[in-house]
Amino acid sequence: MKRRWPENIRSSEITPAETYFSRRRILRETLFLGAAAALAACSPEGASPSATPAQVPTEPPLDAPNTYEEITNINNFYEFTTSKERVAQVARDFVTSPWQVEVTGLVEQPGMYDLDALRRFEVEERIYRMRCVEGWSMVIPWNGFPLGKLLKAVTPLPAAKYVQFTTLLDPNQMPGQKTGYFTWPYEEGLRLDEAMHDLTLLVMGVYGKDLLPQNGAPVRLVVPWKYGFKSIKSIVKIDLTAEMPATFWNDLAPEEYGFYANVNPEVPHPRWSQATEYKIGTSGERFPTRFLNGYAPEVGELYKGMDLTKAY
Ligand SMILES: Nc1nc2c(c(=O)[nH]1)N[C@H]1C(S)=C(S)[C@@H](COP(=O)(O)O)O[C@H]1N2
Ligand SMILES: [Mo]
Repeated sequence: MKRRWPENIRSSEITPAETYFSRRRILRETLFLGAAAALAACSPEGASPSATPAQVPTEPPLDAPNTYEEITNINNFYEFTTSKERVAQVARDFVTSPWQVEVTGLVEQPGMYDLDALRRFEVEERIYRMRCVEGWSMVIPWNGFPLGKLLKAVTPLPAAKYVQFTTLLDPNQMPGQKTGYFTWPYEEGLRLDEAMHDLTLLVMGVYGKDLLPQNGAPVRLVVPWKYGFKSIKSIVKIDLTAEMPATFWNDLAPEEYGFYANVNPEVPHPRWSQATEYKIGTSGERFPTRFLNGYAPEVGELYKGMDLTKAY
């Protein structure tokens, strides 16, 4: 699919799909992200991958958990609205019970899992960084369990190589799905070994509370070393496949969003650098983005021998 945004939009206006919508909306959201977005737009280094170390404060604030307030009020969930600050409001009455997740495809024991069935897996708290492809980040204490436990329970067949995830399709509840621009439902995918990795979670809560609709209630994926868009929300289907599955953002703009979407400061988005990020809740400075979002010791192994500039 061809690029559809006007060439004259500056790379510093970093919210990808909003560029399809009104210019006013872009400005409003840029402002909402605060000083960082504005700084990025103005600083000469903002769009280049080579921000000098002197400008870039290191570590501590990067790892402090964001507040519940921040996590539940700044969201990307295009099924409801493309406005980060409005998702919570628009999604408020989203009905998440009863809910079933179908686990199907190349498995020995396909099945339907309701929330009680999912809660039977041992739920842990994991505090993970989340890095949005747009250039902002948060640190979030999730409650969930490794997806691999569910996958083991259904026994993947030898032919299974990938896992596809699908969000609920319900335009009556999700007004964003009435906009024809996107291909609904939202879909995502992982290689089976990525899906089986212990860091990959199915998540049902934040800060010990059940997920709210804006965060992907009642159950979502969290893959902390990949850009946030891989962490698909409000999942109704998990399908094990032999072929690499289609994914929402890759369908829309394949030259900008690959299947892997591993966080990588050295692989710029075609329209902006990924070398630094603005952490929500800090005063606007940009921090260096880390390879695999800081999880290289755990997951680097998965990409041995791959050219991550091509498998982006
Ligand atoms: N179904 C669905 N899942 C989604 C999205 C979406 O629009 N729809 N947005 C993604 C993006 S771009 C990000 S950054 C994260 C944001 O998660 P959060 O709002 O819980 O922080 O959700 C991801 N999962
Ligand atoms: Mo994102």
